[in-house]
Amino acid sequence: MGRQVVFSGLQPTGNIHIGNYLGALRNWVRLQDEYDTIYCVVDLHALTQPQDPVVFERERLEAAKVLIAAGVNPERSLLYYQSKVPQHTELAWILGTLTQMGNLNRMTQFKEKSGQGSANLGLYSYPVLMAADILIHHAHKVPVGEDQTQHLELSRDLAERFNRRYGEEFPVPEGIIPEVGARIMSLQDPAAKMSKSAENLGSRVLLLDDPDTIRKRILRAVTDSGTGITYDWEAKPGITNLVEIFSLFTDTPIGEVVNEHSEKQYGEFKLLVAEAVIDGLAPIRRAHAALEDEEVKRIMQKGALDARSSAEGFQVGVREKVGLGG
Ligand code: AQP
Repeated sequence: MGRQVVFSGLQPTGNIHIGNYLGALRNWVRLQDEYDTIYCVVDLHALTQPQDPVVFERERLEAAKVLIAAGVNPERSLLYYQSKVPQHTELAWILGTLTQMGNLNRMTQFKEKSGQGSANLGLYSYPVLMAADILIHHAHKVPVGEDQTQHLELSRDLAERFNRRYGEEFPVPEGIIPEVGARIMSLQDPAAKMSKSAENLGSRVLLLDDPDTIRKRILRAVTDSGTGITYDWEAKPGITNLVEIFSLFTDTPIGEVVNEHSEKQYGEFKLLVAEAVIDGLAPIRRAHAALEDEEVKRIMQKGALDARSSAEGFQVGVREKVGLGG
């Protein structure tokens, strides 16, 4: 049997932060050793929020560049823009005909985002397009952060529903959600996840932030009352978030981090966290600075060609099954 297929996507909106990195992207890079990996800049998903076309086009290229700088290797992974592979939207339509509105009404991300004033049809059907992204490549595994579990569940349901109605077509995809780092919290509000769209820039560290900015953001992170470095999401979510970040950037198990630093003052520990993040992100910053826009554009064009041909290979079978073959 050939290698299993991994698929995941990232929206090119705003700047990629360490939550995206620790929850998903870092795993994307590692999984390249073991799987056939397919990664997508999901630009159509990003259009569910209003975008300035000029800024958006730049951010899209920038997202691709950051992915490559972070270690997605175009020689080992298929990397492309979602909008360049129309089979995604074709399959999304077919899957949409199998989706109950009740399934979509329950989606917490839709409830949250539509509450912020942009309740368009695209936002509502976002999880169906995400299911198509995954299923179009017959992916087996999907590395994502915890916020995507509900969407992933729908992808699994839709794969099963399609297979039942039309005959076996799709593997039922499984999530790869890290035990630590699946939900990195805001540095300003440890009750909310770190998010690209949060207004307060102090809430996150971006992958390309310079060392001074990183130090400033971490030192100003909201911590809890009391003293001592512990791992306790209930009692000390602020410091616990920093313990997770430190553990991941230094590849040290949580228990060891806590044992070693339990007596430290918050300020002292924050300095260590900041240095660990600075060191961990330095290679990405360097790789990013060395990448030319034109090179990234070429990589993305080649990726789109390959992805179209692979997606079309699968989509032929889907069309035949539903009676759209001839
Ligand atoms: N805080 C987080 N901790 C761990 N993982 C996270 N992810 C997002 N936030 C965290 C994971 O990053 C991947 C790419 O996310 P996305 O670009 O599809 O957008 P998102 O999930 O909507 O992420 P953001 O950054 O929080 O954007 P907004 O502000 O628009 O909601 C996904 O695998 C996601 O799980």
